[in-house]
Amino acid sequence: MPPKKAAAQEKKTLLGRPGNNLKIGIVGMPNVGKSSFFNVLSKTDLGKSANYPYATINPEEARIPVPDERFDWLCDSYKPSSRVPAALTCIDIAGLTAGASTGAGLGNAFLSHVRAVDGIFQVVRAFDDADVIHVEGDVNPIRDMEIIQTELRLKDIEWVEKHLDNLKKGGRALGNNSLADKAKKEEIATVEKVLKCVSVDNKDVRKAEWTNKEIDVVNGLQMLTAKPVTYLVNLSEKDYIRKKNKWLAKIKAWIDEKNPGDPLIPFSVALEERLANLSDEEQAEEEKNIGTQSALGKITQAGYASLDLIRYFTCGPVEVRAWTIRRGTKAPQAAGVIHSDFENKFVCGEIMSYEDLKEHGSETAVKAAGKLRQQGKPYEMVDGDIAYWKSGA
Ligand SMILES: Nc1nc2c(ncn2[C@@H]2O[C@H](COP(=O)(O)OP(=O)(O)OP(=O)(O)O)[C@@H](O)[C@H]2O)c(=O)[nH]1
Ligand SMILES: [Mg+2]
Repeated sequence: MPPKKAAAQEKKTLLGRPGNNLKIGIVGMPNVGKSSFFNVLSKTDLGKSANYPYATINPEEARIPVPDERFDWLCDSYKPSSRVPAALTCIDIAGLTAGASTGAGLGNAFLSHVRAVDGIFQVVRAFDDADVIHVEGDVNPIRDMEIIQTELRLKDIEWVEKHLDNLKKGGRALGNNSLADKAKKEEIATVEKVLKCVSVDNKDVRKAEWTNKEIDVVNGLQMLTAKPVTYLVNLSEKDYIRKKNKWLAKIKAWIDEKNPGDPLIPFSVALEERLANLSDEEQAEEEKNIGTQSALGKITQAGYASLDLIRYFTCGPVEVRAWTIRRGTKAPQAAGVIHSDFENKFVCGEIMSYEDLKEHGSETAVKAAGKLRQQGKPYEMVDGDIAYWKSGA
């Protein structure tokens, strides 16, 4: 049980678009390995999900299964005919160049693709290869990270300035003392604060403190720098295996200074491509030989978590399935992910935790221990819950 004090605190509204069907975009300079990374990602089946149609949705979009030991354990114990793990939708986006915010390169098209995703996998090139041209002439991940951040921020500044202008124009038409007028003034104040954040304070929107009321306004703005970023550093296979690269410490220091808390995951597209062409057994053997593992699982898990996504399970002999919801989702909305009728005619959920099932060994034992609980509409789902929904006719 959380302490009473914490429970009484106001619940923090999440930054970002509401909903469960969130997407992550692969962003970075040209030729850093984004499409190659996307291709290995969309090929991966992590060996566990033969029945699941997560195949590429279109050439640039794929649903990638997110590995989860709990899901594996549930499949082992229910032995269902169908297994559907949680998935993360990833989108491959074209490379961004300096000046994109003013239309250089693929410029605005690129930025509208970033606007359409909920989170960012930023691929940073730290591998040397004279055959692979770098648009800026040489390999320098710090400069690249600066360029991307600057372009996203410049676009945000332009976007908010325009929005603020419109708001102010619209504001004049309102009467002086109306409630609408007060709300409008508050909105303008928040938008001005957002503008100050990205322009004067030189901070990404996601790194500033916002009240719930402000977050409602910020979410309406769809700011590029409000989206969570996971930095993926593409190393040569050799550097990845020996866990050494001259840039890594500098990249870490840059993130600590500019965007503290953002995850940093080193990986190697070259190695991942090689592993992706092996059978499961061969891959395990090769990972043993080189003394390290593929980073894909870790990357998808980090992306999923960065979007504040959690999962609950439905389990039975026919199917074990993970359902993705946003952290903070209540039982009826969680049931609604399966079918809108489950939400509209929601009666209750019979819910046990994964830990309790694992500890007691069977549903019957969990029930006997009094740990299969009936939960009503106010119940907030916990990551790893196992649910049976009851809905009315
Ligand atoms: N040596 C080496 N080459 C790589 C690696 N990743 C990608 N490449 C090569 O770099 C070139 C560009 O790779 P892509 O994956 O298409 O790069 P991208 O980031 O999608 O590029 P744009 O879509 O143009 O922005 C290709 O020739 C790849 O084979 C890597 O890890 N090591
Ligand atoms: Mg590409």
